[in-house]
Amino acid sequence: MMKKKLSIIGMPMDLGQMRRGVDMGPSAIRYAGINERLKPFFDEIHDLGDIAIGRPEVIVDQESKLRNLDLVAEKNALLAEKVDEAVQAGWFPLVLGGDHSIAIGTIAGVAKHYKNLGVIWYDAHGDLNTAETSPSGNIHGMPLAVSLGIGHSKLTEIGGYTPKIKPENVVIIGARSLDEGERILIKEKGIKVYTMHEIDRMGMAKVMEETIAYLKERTDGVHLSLDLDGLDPSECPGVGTPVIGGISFRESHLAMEMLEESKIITSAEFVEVNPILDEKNKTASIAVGLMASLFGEKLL
Ligand code: 4U7
Ligand code: MN
Ligand code: MN
Ligand code: MN
Repeated sequence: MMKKKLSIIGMPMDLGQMRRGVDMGPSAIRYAGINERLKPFFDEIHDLGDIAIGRPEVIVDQESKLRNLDLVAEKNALLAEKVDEAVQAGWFPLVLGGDHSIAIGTIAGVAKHYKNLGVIWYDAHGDLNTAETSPSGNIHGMPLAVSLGIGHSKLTEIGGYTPKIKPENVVIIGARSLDEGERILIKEKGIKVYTMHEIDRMGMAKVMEETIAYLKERTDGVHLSLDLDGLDPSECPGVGTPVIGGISFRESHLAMEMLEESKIITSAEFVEVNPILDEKNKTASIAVGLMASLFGEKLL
């Protein structure tokens, strides 16, 4: 039996958006007891600590209007290397955010190890903006587009190859705030999306059954990119871009439990935890609970 090994990488990035505090996400998640909680499910856990981000002044790229473009690119390249090394050495990479721009680095590090990497994008948002369609200039609203090879070349070329993933290997779950350009891209590329409407209508069990069957058929590994704002802000208040009407705590555990049973997940990241906006570290604690379900924690 191969040893089950978990590599934890902290990415205290807050340059992909405008609200400070999300850089403390990895600390908050560690404080919520990630090691203790995940220990039963692995033979070995290595916490590699945080990638150094620093606290620079905000610089808006004059030509593209992207906020902190150069630094977001540079730091994601470092993350990609770390993630790449972990996968290479047989460790399951678990990345702690940080704003969602870090998915650019995580996916750049993972995708080269697969012919057809699947991605589950669990989020209130599509994160499919480009410099042209973005209402904000914030790169945390762009990582899924970037991973598909759409966006500024300083971002799409990270890791030395593009695209990282194919549109037909992506499933978005929980969407309820999509910008016009994102809707167009979803239709153009035929990306599979379960919005809140489908979750309400079909129930989470059916959504996950379909998602798992769909990805099993076409992918050789699946990355879970979980933005805590996918959950409802009444349960997860510690996020920078909350949207009312989200996925419940219990539905999210069901989703993680079904992913665990399916054994399809080969890498994961939990992002957008902002302890400054949180209530008693609730959102970080929920993140850790969801990780536990994803790796095998059972109610009985
Ligand atoms: B997150 C937004 F306009 N779409 O691009 C944008 F609504 O990683 C929000 O999902 C992006 O939290 C949210 O700025 C990014 C906005
Ligand atoms: Mn997101
Ligand atoms: Mn989001
Ligand atoms: Mn957000």
